[in-house]
Amino acid sequence: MRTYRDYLVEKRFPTIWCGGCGNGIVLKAIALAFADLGLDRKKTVAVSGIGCWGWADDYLNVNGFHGTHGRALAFATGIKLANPELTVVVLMGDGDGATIGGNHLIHAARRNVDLTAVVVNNLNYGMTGGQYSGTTPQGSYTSTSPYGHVEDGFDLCALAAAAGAPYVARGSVAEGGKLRELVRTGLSRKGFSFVEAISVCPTHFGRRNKKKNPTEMFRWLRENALSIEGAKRLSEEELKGKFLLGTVRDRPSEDYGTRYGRVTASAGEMEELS
Ligand SMILES: Cc1ncc(C[n+]2csc(CCOP(=O)(O)OP(=O)(O)O)c2C)c(N)n1
Ligand code: SF4
Repeated sequence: MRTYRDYLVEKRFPTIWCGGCGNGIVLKAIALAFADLGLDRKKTVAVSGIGCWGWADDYLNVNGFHGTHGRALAFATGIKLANPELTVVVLMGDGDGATIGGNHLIHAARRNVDLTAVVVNNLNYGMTGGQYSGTTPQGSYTSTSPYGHVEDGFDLCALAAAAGAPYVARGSVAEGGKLRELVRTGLSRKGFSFVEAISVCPTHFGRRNKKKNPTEMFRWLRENALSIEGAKRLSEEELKGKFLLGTVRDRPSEDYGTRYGRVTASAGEMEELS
């Protein structure tokens, strides 16, 4: 039986990530989910974009494809359609998957290709120096919002669900065990699964937002997390700045590959008749 360590390339450790970064927790949750499902490493592909989290495919002992910033979903779509037997997991940061790559995210969800996207949302562009991204909360400090961020951040799960993703869930690096479950469920659903992992970047976001160290960042994450169920009892004002964790949507919907197979089969029949 495989364990999560079979899915990690431990000879490349320690990782490139800063001490206290949340990426390692998401990496382990994914490796555990792979092991839970006993995925065949030769038939599994991790597709990444660019950014700190974009290094993750280097540490997973499955096939890897390191794409370009914001375009991981486009590469992953091609890989899955060319070889439907593969399990394809797409690893993106919030800058990668939801800001520069936001349009790809909307259309991947709408198209419902059988992929599992894991977006690590650390609320800023980590790799390039902590600039604000499309998920940076209003009022927070980043290298490009030194007086406080003016815009509201995206609710990524609401976006993915509204665009049609059949499985949408949000976890956090403060609850690694739960994150493993969400990734496992996403992988086992057919169609586009979207898992957002709220994470910490102590080096940039934490430092600029007066969290003295990674421990404080994790405490902040825990204190501001609520279950989706629990949040139903609270007012909009009370929900401000909170991370709502759990399953946002789990509703089967016929995936692109199944429909495409049917259309190509009927196109063949039509040609025979003509
Ligand atoms: C097309 C393009 N634009 C910009 C960049 C520069 N760039 C590299 S990583 C990055 C930000 C990464 O942020 P995020 O996706 O949130 O990942 P993190 O580093 O926080 O894990 C940017 C802007 C690039 N490589 N390619
Ligand atoms: S810069 Fe931030 S996201 Fe990147 S490795 Fe360091 S702590 Fe993690």
